Amino acid sequence: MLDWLPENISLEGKEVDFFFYISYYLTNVAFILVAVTMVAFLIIYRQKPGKKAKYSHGNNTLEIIWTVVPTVILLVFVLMTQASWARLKYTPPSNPDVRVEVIGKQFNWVVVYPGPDKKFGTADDLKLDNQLNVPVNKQVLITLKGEDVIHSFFIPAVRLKQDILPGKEIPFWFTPIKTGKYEMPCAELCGVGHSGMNGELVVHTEESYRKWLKTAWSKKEEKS
Ligand SMILES: [Cu+2]
Repeated sequence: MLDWLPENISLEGKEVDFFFYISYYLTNVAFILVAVTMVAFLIIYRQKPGKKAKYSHGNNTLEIIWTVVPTVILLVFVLMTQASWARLKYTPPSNPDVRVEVIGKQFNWVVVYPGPDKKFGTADDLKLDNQLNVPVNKQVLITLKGEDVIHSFFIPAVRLKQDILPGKEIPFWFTPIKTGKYEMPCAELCGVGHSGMNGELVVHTEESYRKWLKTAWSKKEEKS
């Protein structure tokens, strides 16, 4: 029952999962309580010969309890998730370790790496289709851009999904804590090629990331 989400591989995702499972268990417990009580009452209070209906005028104490308790639980939960979400989604890091741009277009993610000068829009920028290479245990800040229609940049393993809107630059950040390759699909129906719009997040060890940087830019120089 617990393992049906893909494995989380980001620091931020741990927090998302925490809230996900709290709401998952709360709603499950509430559902089971209500369903079991309903079925039990159907059986216990069913019509029997000689049994008369009893008139009830309610019970104020009980009603106050079952209104106040869920309200307090819900309020605490909402305030906690709000505080978390404000940090995870609305406070981009001012000093990330790695910066990348991802441009969504029909039907590709164009990943732009700033190169040794760490600036975008210069000659040493490297563009790769559908391949996001990042080092493990470093904070990655991506600027999302769009060229045509609305896309949705989704990395299930880091628990983040963000719409891409043409004309807007939207920050998206995470800190991978496990190496490996993870899927990076488009989650917004964007045209006939939507189903094939899938990229790959490659989380490197520090060493293999350095190697990748070297080979990627030497290949680039050969070409130019
Ligand atoms: Cu798309």
